[in-house]
Amino acid sequence: MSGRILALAGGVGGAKLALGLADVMSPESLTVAVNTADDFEHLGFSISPDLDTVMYTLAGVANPETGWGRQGESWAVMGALGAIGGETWFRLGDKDLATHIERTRRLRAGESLSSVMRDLAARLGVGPAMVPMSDDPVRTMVTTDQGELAFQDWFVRLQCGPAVRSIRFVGADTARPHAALLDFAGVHGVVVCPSNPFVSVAPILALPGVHDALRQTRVPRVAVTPIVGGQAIKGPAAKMLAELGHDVSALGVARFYSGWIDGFVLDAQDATLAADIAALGVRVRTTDTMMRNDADKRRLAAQVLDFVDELAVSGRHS
Ligand code: FO1
Repeated sequence: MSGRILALAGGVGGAKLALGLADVMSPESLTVAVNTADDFEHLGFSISPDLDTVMYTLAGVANPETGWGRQGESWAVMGALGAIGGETWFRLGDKDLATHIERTRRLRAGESLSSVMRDLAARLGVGPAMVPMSDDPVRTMVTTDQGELAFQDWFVRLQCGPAVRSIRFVGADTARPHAALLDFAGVHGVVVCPSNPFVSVAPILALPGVHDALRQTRVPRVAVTPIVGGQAIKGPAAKMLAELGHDVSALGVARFYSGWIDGFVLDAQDATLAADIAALGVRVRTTDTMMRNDADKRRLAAQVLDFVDELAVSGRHS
C-alpha cells in the first residue's frame, strides 16, 4: 500500500475501526478526522466526546463497557456534585474531567482545538494523527417531536427518545474544515468508519468544500456499514434511519453515501442486499463486520485496506 489513509470517524464505532487500522498500519500512514458537532459546553467545560473517544481508544485507555470515557474510572466528583443538587445527567468521570479541565484552559488561552488535541493525544501515547474536523465550533441541533434540542440533550439526557424530524449543523456553513479533509495529496484511500451517518459523518460532509472534495478525488472511498441485520451496532442509527424516512438497512446507509463512495463493506448477514447496493454503482465487499474484540478490529481493518487497494488498482468505477 502506498500513501496515507484518511479515516472519517465519530464516536464509539468509528474509534473501534480506527484502532484496528492503527494496529495494522504504521502510525504516520493514518489520519483520523473526527466529528466535533457533538461537542458542547457543559458545567463550564469544553467537552469533545468523539475526539476523546477516539483518543482514549487509540491510547488503550477507553472504558471497554461504554466505549466512551476512561477505563478504571472513579466518580467522586459526580457523586459529590449530585449530593449538592448539581447536574449529573452527563457523566464525567474523575480522570476524564482532567481532559476537560486542561482542554478548556488551553482553548480559553487562545490555542486551537487541533493543537490541544495533538498534544493531549501525544501525551497519552497515540501514534496516528487524529484531527478535529474543524477548529471552529459546529453544533448538531436535532428537531424532534418535542421541539429542537441540542445534540447531547437529545442523545444523553433524553436517551434518544424524541422522534427525529430533521437535523442541522449550526456553524457548519462558515467553519473552516481541517486541511486533511480538503487536500488528498499523498492519500491512498478514504475510509468512512461505521459511525452514525446522520450525526457523525454528515457534519463532516457539511463543512464548506468537503463533500465536493470527496466527490471529486480520484482516491478510492470506502464506507463500512454501521447497520447489521437492520439494527445499529451501537446507538440510534437504525431509529434515525426510520424516523428520517430511509430504508432501515445497510442499503439505506449505502444510498445515503451513494454519489461519492466507491466501495461499501457489508455484513455477511446482509449479503442479500449486495445486488441492490451494487446497482447504486458501488462495489460491495461482504464480510463479518462485528468488532467484538481487538482481533476482529484488526481483521476488519485489514479487509478494508485490501478493498481500498483493490479499488485503487482496478479503477474505482470498473
Ligand atoms: N454517553 C452517555 O450515554 N451518557 C453519558 O453520561 C456520557 C458521558 C460522556 C462523557 C464524556 C464523553 O467524552 C462522552 C460521554 N458520553 C456519554 C458519550 C457521548 O456523549 C456520545 O456517545 C457521543 O456524543 C455520540 O457519539
